[in-house]
Amino acid sequence: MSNDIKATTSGADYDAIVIGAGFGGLYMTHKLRNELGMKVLSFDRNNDVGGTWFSNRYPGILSDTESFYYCYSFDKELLQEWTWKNRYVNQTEILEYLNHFADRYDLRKSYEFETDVKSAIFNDSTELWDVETNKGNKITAQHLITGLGLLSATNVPNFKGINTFEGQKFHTADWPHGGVDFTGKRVGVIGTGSTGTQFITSTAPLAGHLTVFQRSPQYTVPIGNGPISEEFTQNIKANYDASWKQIKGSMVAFGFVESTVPAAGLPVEETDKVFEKAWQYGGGFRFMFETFSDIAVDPGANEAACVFIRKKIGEIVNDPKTAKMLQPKDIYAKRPLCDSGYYATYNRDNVTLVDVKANPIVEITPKGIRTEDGEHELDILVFATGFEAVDGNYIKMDIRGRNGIEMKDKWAKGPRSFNGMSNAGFPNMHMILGPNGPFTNLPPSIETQVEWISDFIGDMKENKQLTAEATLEAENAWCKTCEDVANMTLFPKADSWIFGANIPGKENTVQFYLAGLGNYTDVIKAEAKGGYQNFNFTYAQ
Ligand code: FAD
Ligand code: NA7
Repeated sequence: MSNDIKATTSGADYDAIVIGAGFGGLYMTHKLRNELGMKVLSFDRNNDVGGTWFSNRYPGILSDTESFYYCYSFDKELLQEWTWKNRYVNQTEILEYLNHFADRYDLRKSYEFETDVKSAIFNDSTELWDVETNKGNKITAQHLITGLGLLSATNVPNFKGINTFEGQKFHTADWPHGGVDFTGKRVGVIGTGSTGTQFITSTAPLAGHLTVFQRSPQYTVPIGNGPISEEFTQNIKANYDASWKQIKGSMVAFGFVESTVPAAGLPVEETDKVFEKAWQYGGGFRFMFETFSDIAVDPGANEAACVFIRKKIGEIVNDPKTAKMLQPKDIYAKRPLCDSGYYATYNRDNVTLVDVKANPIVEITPKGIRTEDGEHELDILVFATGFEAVDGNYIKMDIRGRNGIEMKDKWAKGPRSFNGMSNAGFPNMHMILGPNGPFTNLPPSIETQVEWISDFIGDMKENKQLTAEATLEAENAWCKTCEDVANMTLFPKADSWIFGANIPGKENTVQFYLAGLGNYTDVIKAEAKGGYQNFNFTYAQ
């Protein structure tokens, strides 16, 4: 481990500890160490960089943000040098990109890998963070920056008999690096979210037989993946400045202009024409936000999209009974999905769909899964059951703020924040993609937050401030804003990880700021420009 600067102004071992080596932690390490010249120590429990893209290696894994916008934008040379092959980028390519990024900025030298940060406790007398790892390191730091990932702590439901299964079993986000051989195997998968649909579509042609245990059917549209031409790439690269400006001022930051035309009131022939065009072009967020302005807010407009997708399912799936099981009846208000032939997969002879709402899973047995109507024998069982999204990795750690207040107690009724990055009672703790941050294509939001945090820490250094702590009033007001915005949309009406509804017993609360990245950036810039009025500061003696 080498750090160029030997002493910190606060007297701590390090100016900053960064947790996480995904998009967020890597960029944060670069900003603080290479730009602010701070003494930084970074950790990840994995044995290398990549975060999400290190851990998720299941067949079919693909980002559904278009390649050229699923990256950092701050390094203009890197944008020009790096070339994507397809419209969407797969796990191997993203990992290659993040490895290149780590090499480019020599980031690995600041990291301790295979190290789990177990606790971070704010010390009221020193006003520093006391951090401890599973390897017994005890370190003090002025700032604690958490890039723990919002889709990183896995959710494996506690099925009766789960440990009795004698075959192989995997969670999609904890996938063996050597891959899994499905040839001739009876494979079962629980979960049909973004991950499940990708896994199912890719694994069906490889497996002997695939049984899908579906709790909720999904609205998903084609992704439209394919190679991109040299000319297309050149055009993207020539227009990057304008594109990133548009992305950072937009709602969902996916690189298209969101529609301002409402669907409500339009005749079905007209809405279907627009939906058909989007279906042909591909992209889940495009289908929800580029077609019309009111799919996510107006029940009538939403139903028009639902009817269109249900009709498509009926046309694609040959067996009417299977088609009916695949057709969702509820609203279209989860994270919009897209796929590479998901519904058509059910036309294969080696794929069986089991509706576990109608026919619940009773237990996992040594030989497979027993549903109410009998046992399904399996060689391999895959959990595509998602994540304890947003706060999962936080509440797994022992994080304590001023006066010993525990994060898991503070967040018992749902995670909170001021501006998605700060928490009252937790001085100098800065969260990347913390609760109530923007709901978008994530690299642009990560970049926005990392840059804000880095500027904030830089300003504190300049002003000789030792700690900064968001006020409770500011936090309450921000959470209220997030609730009010969410209630203007249809999203709270669907049960999904966006509100923590996927975890039994978890309080169903607003976990995102749904007013978009552009509005979010205006708010956080105003906070900085106004001299951080919503923070209390202490000063070095
Ligand atoms: P992560 O990449 O999750 O990194 C967090 C890191 O923190 C992990 O490496 C973890 O090991 C480490 N960590 C956590 N706690 C500790 C601890 N206590 N001690 C040590 N280390 C710790 N987003 C999009 O915008 N578009 C997409 O198309 C998209 N596709 C996705 C597909 C999948 C299958 C998944 C799971 C997520 C997808 N996402 C997508 C979301 C994705 O997580 C983000 O885009 C982005 O990669 C998050 O980066 P991050 O650095 O914030 O977190
Ligand atoms: P998701 O979207 O949370 O999907 C998890 C799936 O697992 C979903 O179909 C769930 O059904 C299902 N599930 C969860 N628990 C159970 C139990 N107990 N029984 C049966 N089925 C269950 O996670 P993903 O990994 O697909 O995607 C998360 C995000 O990561 C995604 O948006 C991308 O950004 C990447 P449910 O729908 O809750 O009824």
